[in-house]
Amino acid sequence: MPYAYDPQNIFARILRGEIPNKTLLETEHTLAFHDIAPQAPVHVLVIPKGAYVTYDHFARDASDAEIADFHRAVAKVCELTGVQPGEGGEGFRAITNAGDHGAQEVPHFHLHILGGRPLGRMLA
Ligand code: DGP
Repeated sequence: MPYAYDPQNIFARILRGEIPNKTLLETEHTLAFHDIAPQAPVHVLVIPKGAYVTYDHFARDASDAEIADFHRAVAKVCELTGVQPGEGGEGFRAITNAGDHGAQEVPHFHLHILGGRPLGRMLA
Protein backbone atom coordinates (compact mmCIF):
# COMPACT_ATOMS: atom_id res chain seq x y z
CA MET A 1 0.00 0.00 0.00
CA PRO A 2 1.61 3.32 -0.97
CA TYR A 3 2.15 5.96 1.66
CA ALA A 4 1.15 3.78 4.59
CA TYR A 5 2.32 5.87 7.53
CA ASP A 6 3.84 4.13 10.56
CA PRO A 7 2.96 6.25 13.61
CA GLN A 8 5.73 4.53 15.58
CA ASN A 9 8.54 5.80 13.34
CA ILE A 10 11.25 7.69 15.17
CA PHE A 11 10.31 11.13 13.84
CA ALA A 12 6.67 10.64 14.79
CA ARG A 13 7.91 9.84 18.27
CA ILE A 14 10.08 12.99 18.25
CA LEU A 15 7.04 15.04 17.19
CA ARG A 16 5.05 13.57 20.09
CA GLY A 17 7.84 14.51 22.49
CA GLU A 18 8.60 10.87 23.33
CA ILE A 19 12.23 11.19 22.21
CA PRO A 20 14.42 14.25 22.83
CA ASN A 21 15.89 16.23 19.97
CA LYS A 22 18.03 19.30 19.45
CA THR A 23 15.44 21.64 17.93
CA LEU A 24 16.70 24.46 15.75
CA LEU A 25 13.33 25.80 14.64
CA GLU A 26 9.67 25.04 15.20
CA THR A 27 6.78 26.59 13.30
CA GLU A 28 3.07 25.82 13.06
CA HIS A 29 3.55 22.96 10.59
CA THR A 30 7.28 22.22 10.62
CA LEU A 31 10.10 21.09 12.92
CA ALA A 32 13.84 21.38 12.22
CA PHE A 33 16.38 19.61 14.41
CA HIS A 34 19.98 18.49 14.30
CA ASP A 35 20.69 15.04 12.88
CA ILE A 36 21.84 12.54 15.50
CA ALA A 37 24.71 11.37 13.27
CA PRO A 38 25.86 14.52 11.46
CA GLN A 39 27.59 13.99 8.12
CA ALA A 40 28.81 17.61 7.96
CA PRO A 41 29.30 20.51 10.40
CA VAL A 42 25.74 21.57 9.55
CA HIS A 43 23.31 18.66 9.29
CA VAL A 44 19.74 19.61 10.03
CA LEU A 45 16.59 17.62 9.32
CA VAL A 46 13.47 19.54 8.37
CA ILE A 47 10.22 17.64 8.76
CA PRO A 48 6.54 18.47 8.42
CA LYS A 49 4.45 17.84 11.52
CA GLY A 50 1.89 16.06 9.35
CA ALA A 51 2.02 12.33 8.67
CA TYR A 52 3.75 12.13 5.29
CA VAL A 53 6.02 9.28 4.31
CA THR A 54 7.96 10.77 1.40
CA TYR A 55 8.48 14.06 -0.43
CA ASP A 56 6.06 13.13 -3.20
CA HIS A 57 3.47 12.14 -0.59
CA PHE A 58 3.89 15.52 1.10
CA ALA A 59 3.81 17.44 -2.20
CA ARG A 60 0.65 15.59 -3.24
CA ASP A 61 -1.38 15.62 -0.04
CA ALA A 62 -0.21 18.46 2.19
CA SER A 63 -2.10 21.74 2.24
CA ASP A 64 -0.67 24.83 0.58
CA ALA A 65 -0.14 26.26 4.07
CA GLU A 66 1.91 23.23 5.16
CA ILE A 67 3.98 23.28 1.97
CA ALA A 68 4.67 27.00 2.22
CA ASP A 69 5.50 26.75 5.92
CA PHE A 70 7.90 23.86 5.25
CA HIS A 71 9.84 25.69 2.54
CA ARG A 72 9.97 28.94 4.51
CA ALA A 73 11.37 26.89 7.39
CA VAL A 74 14.06 25.49 5.09
CA ALA A 75 15.09 29.03 4.20
CA LYS A 76 15.12 29.97 7.89
CA VAL A 77 17.30 26.95 8.72
CA CYS A 78 19.78 28.09 6.06
CA GLU A 79 19.76 31.55 7.61
CA LEU A 80 20.14 30.27 11.18
CA THR A 81 23.01 27.96 10.28
CA GLY A 82 24.69 30.57 8.09
CA VAL A 83 24.99 28.38 5.00
CA GLN A 84 22.94 30.40 2.52
CA PRO A 85 25.06 31.37 -0.50
CA GLY A 86 24.64 34.98 -1.46
CA GLU A 87 24.01 36.00 2.12
CA GLY A 88 27.53 35.39 3.38
CA GLY A 89 27.34 31.60 3.64
CA GLU A 90 29.24 29.11 1.55
CA GLY A 91 26.34 26.99 0.38
CA PHE A 92 24.55 23.80 1.29
CA ARG A 93 22.98 20.64 -0.08
CA ALA A 94 19.37 19.60 0.39
CA ILE A 95 18.65 15.88 0.10
CA THR A 96 15.60 13.76 0.62
CA ASN A 97 15.72 9.98 0.45
CA ALA A 98 12.51 8.23 -0.55
CA GLY A 99 11.65 4.57 -0.46
CA ASP A 100 13.86 1.54 -0.94
CA HIS A 101 15.86 2.76 -3.92
CA GLY A 102 16.33 6.09 -2.18
CA ALA A 103 17.66 4.26 0.90
CA GLN A 104 15.18 6.03 3.18
CA GLU A 105 15.65 4.88 6.77
CA VAL A 106 13.00 6.85 8.63
CA PRO A 107 9.57 6.69 6.96
CA HIS A 108 8.52 10.24 7.78
CA PHE A 109 9.37 12.77 5.07
CA HIS A 110 12.47 14.77 5.92
CA LEU A 111 14.84 17.06 4.09
CA HIS A 112 18.53 16.91 5.04
CA ILE A 113 20.26 20.30 5.00
CA LEU A 114 24.02 19.74 4.87
CA GLY A 115 26.75 22.34 4.87
CA GLY A 116 29.70 23.85 6.65
CA ARG A 117 32.29 22.13 4.47
CA PRO A 118 32.79 21.48 0.74
CA LEU A 119 30.50 18.56 -0.05
CA GLY A 120 31.83 17.53 -3.45
CA ARG A 121 29.77 16.84 -6.50
CA MET A 122 27.15 14.19 -5.94
CA LEU A 123 24.02 13.25 -7.83
CA ALA A 124 23.70 9.63 -6.74
P1 DGP B 1 17.28 8.84 5.88
O1 DGP B 1 18.27 7.79 5.49
O2 DGP B 1 17.18 9.92 4.84
O3 DGP B 1 15.94 8.26 6.28
O4 DGP B 1 17.91 9.57 7.14
C1 DGP B 1 17.48 9.41 8.45
C2 DGP B 1 18.33 10.33 9.31
O5 DGP B 1 17.73 10.39 10.58
C3 DGP B 1 19.77 9.86 9.53
O6 DGP B 1 20.65 10.86 9.01
C4 DGP B 1 19.92 9.75 11.04
C5 DGP B 1 18.74 10.51 11.57
N1 DGP B 1 18.17 10.00 12.79
C6 DGP B 1 17.76 8.73 13.03
N2 DGP B 1 17.27 8.62 14.27
C7 DGP B 1 17.36 9.85 14.82
C8 DGP B 1 17.00 10.38 16.10
O7 DGP B 1 16.49 9.71 17.00
N3 DGP B 1 17.26 11.70 16.31
C9 DGP B 1 17.81 12.49 15.34
N4 DGP B 1 18.02 13.76 15.66
N5 DGP B 1 18.15 12.03 14.13
C10 DGP B 1 17.93 10.72 13.88
